Amino acid sequence: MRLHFVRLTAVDSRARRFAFFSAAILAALVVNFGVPVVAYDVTGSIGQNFFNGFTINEGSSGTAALQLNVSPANSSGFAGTTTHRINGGNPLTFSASGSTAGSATPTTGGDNGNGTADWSASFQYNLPGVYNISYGGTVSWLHSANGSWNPVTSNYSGTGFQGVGGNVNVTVNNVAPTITSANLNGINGDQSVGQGGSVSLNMTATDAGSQNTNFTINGVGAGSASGTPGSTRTSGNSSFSAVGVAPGVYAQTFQADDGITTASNGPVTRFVTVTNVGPTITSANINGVNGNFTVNEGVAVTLNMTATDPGNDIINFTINGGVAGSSPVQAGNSTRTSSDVGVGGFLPGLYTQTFQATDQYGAVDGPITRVLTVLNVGPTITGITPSQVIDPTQPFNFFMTATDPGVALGDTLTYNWDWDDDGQFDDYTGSSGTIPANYFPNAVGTHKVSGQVTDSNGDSATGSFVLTIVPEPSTVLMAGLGAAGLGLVAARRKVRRRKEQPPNGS
Ligand SMILES: [Ca+2]
Ligand SMILES: [Ca+2]
Ligand SMILES: [Ca+2]
Ligand SMILES: [Ca+2]
Repeated sequence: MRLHFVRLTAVDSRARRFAFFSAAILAALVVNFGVPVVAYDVTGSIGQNFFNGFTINEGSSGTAALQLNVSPANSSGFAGTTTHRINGGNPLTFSASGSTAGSATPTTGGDNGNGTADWSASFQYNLPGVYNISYGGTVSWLHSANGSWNPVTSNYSGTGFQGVGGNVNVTVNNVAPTITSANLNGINGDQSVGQGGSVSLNMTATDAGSQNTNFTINGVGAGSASGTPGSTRTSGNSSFSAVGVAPGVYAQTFQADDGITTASNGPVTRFVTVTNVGPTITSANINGVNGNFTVNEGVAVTLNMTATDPGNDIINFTINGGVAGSSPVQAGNSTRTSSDVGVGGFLPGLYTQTFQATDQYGAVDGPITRVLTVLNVGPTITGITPSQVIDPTQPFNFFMTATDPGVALGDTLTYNWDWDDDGQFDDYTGSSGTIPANYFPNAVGTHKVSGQVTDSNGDSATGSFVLTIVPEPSTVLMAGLGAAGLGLVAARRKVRRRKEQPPNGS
């Protein structure tokens, strides 16, 4: 410390003895970061650059503190206890432009009686930059001797005034934001979700400064939020969709910045585990109808099906236990279609058709079933012996043909005949046969012969033909026929004798 001599105004002869004081003022501005105290004399360069290059972080508060000390240059004239008073009512001003805390008016320095007084003012800067802090004012002091020292007067004083001042640039550094949560479905941790589900994503961060906090989730902006220094800011909402996503683990990244730098602990990564969800059969079709179906005997049908899956999975289709194609990888929740499977025809009955879908991870839906009802179709006569005139003395061959869709599937048709037209098809069985000669009694006239064809389900069709028997030839005709005619008659008689035998039932 340098000493400076200040001329004081002497108030009497005794005081003149101490016309000169050696007055020294120690000035110090300290900040609450352990900055060394810098001292200045009360005169001369006091207040100039009382410290340099001070740096703090944004959001941090500090205290500008000034201490002034004064003592007489020569205290020998002051006997006994001496008081040294500073700044009798003269305020100092502090200025801290841009500060968001504290006041430009410092705590008034107190006179503690020993020549020391302190002022302080707090400050805080919430944005990076360079700020000036200054103080200034006039300091006064008074030294008083112990009244018991001098029998003549009890108060020898020395006084003085001195302007003081100083300023400093404070450099405020940015502080990176800190990510305080990275949330999946509101939970600050990893999550699991099934295919087709979704997970909400958001995050919080703090920043020591007052800049906006910008959020980025999975590389996409998720909003910006302001806040007071040190407060928690919350991002907008984003989401992870598991539609069309294969089972697996998916990293989610969360980052924040303050426009200057990214978060000190960013990016933060969370993981979504996507689990498989099985397919869902959406239709099981017979001839395009999603339900039970009815067809006639022998008619083939086409089976196919559709299914969805929340994943983009390959779907394998199975119809009636057989492979019915696979869908390729495609968008989640889209409808996949099997290949067509043709079946039938069938004999009459109820036939259960089964449909099943399996995704590439083995999850199954089904089997679900459809009932195919097959109705019988009766026989259709396609040919029968034509009606005609016959010679009753001769065996007569007849036939009937018929179709039925069941025949190709193993069904058999039964043909029964009613030769005697009594309504009972009990005279012959077979698709063709021979009516014996002389079968018809009272033969002249017409004789209806009917055939009935029946399938194994009991449906039948009936057809008939008429045989006409005309009177025997006249004697005139017989005479004209000569020997040949006699032979014919003989033959007819021979037949008539056989007519008395039972008809051929084979
Ligand atoms: Ca910051
Ligand atoms: Ca799946
Ligand atoms: Ca049939
Ligand atoms: Ca009959």
